Amino acid sequence: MTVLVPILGDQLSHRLASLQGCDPADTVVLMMEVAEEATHVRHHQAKIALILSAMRHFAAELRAAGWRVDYVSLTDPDNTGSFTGEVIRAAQRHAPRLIRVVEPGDWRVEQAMLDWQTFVGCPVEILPDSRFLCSRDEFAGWAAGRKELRMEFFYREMRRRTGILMDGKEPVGGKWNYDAENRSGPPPGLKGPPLPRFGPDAITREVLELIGDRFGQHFGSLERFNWPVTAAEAEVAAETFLRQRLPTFGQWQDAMVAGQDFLFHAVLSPAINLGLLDPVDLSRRAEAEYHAGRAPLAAVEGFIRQLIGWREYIRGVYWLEMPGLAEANFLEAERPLPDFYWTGETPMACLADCVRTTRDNAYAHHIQRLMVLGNFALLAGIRPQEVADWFLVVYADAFDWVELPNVAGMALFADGGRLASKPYAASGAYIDRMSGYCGTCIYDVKVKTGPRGCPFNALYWHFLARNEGKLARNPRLANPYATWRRMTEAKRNEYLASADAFLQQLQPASGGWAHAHKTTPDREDSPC
Ligand code: FAD
Ligand code: DLZ
Ligand code: SF4
Repeated sequence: MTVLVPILGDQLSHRLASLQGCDPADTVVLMMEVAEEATHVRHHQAKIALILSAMRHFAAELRAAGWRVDYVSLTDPDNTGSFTGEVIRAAQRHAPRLIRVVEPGDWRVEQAMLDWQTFVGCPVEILPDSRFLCSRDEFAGWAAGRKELRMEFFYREMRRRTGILMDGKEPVGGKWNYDAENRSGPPPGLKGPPLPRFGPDAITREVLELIGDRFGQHFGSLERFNWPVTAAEAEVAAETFLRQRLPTFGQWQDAMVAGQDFLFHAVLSPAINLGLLDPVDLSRRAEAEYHAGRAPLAAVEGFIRQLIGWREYIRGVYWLEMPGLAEANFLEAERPLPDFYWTGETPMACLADCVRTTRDNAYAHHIQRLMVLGNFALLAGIRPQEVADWFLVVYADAFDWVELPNVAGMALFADGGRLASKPYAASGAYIDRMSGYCGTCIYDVKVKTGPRGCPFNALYWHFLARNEGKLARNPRLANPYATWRRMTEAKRNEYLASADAFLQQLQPASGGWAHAHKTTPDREDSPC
């Protein structure tokens, strides 16, 4: 009797724990393309294409390596449309003595997985995902008794554990964190080098056609699809980044330039999250660039902090805080998501460009996500669950475990400060400093209120004023609240009236983008 090893679409690593110790002669690997994963929120077309193409390539690699793979395609007429339905069918086909699977990245999927044993009648072994440095239990141990979970202290533990950028017990260079050296605004004409091109092969072309046919109504476009879909392609992307963009990654990490969608960012998060690249290996290779004198310490430390610091920490927070995090709304934000998050039709140049790159590439870089798209949602008081659905839909790298803490915790302060010590709220001045957007905008970033004033300016004070009861005691907000209180009443009222007038004319999204209209089921929806 065989062992059945289901491998999910973001588990495409040859060193996956469930494959270790299995005998290929006695194992069936199960891979499932299921409609529910594409439609529980209606993912960006390019994201679905990336995952399905990467899954098909990975299945071919497994077969070439001697594994027996049972691959259920989306077009299989008997496809039930869900992981659970497909595991039940596969158990009927193979009568396994054991199902061995790696824990999923998504709380929703884990809940389903916990029921598999009842449906299939054989034991189901759920293994920790050893592709992360810090297990869920270890993170819970680290967090126990801490009121606030600060990334910086966690990150130092990961540096010590891996020895990356360590000089004995001390950090290389004498400091743990070089962020202060990493925040330059863009000079005119700043351009990043082009990304490597990954021409679609026959597998990807077939997937692109399938997705266009089946999910063509979803957000986003397939026209600029250029994601690496195999470990070999991801390796080309990684090597190009390490050599061409890492040296200046830190300096321009926070910069935003209209039409320059990638600048000096890694653009590796989809490949990392799918399992095509190993983040610890990448960190060691970045460290080697520093030791070889090809990249400065500030850039290398900044990149490594994202990978073994932020990424691991965010995942720990997700499992610690779920399922409550999905409903968290500390600031009681209830405004619906504006339509322009889907259409890009807004006179605010910064938001229009961030939505455009999101639609074209299923990508926007960190500061676009945090300080433009997230900041606007925070200031305008958009309901966190609608914002989280949007972020989960639109980015090729978005999986619940990484998207939700970044949105609810980092961008929206919906967790009341478990993750961030203060809300990342900023007026137009920040966006102006870090981007070239304001020069092309119909609003004037220097004007504080009224129809010509940059909306971020009045919204910033509106945000602080309406949340005073919840935020005024935060020591990191003492200065802005002191400034607010020093203003004349007339000035304060002018800000509030200006923000109210702006908020009133926001058009809510028409519906159907993140979730199908319930009255008209998608044709890809399955009854299972
Ligand atoms: P770089 O800026 O070059 O960073 C290098 C790598 O570090 C990334 O590839 C990523 O693996 C890791 N990393 C950096 N920051 C974070 C972080 N905060 N959390 C986790 N990993 C990080 N990242 C996702 O992978 N999926 C998401 O769904 C996601 N949603 C986000 C939503 C919001 C509101 C914010 C503020 C951030 C979000 N991030 C998310 C984190 C970050 O923006 C992306 O990882 C990054 O933009 C990916 O692009 P890159 O590969 O060019 O990253
Ligand atoms: C996101 C996604 C999509 C769109 N489709 C599939 C799929 O057909 N089959 C699959 O195994 N995984 C898919 N995924 C990724 C899963 O949603 C992801 O593995 C789970 O949410 C667990 O993190
Ligand atoms: Fe954005 Fe305001 Fe600048 Fe316009 S002026 S681009 S709305 S920050």
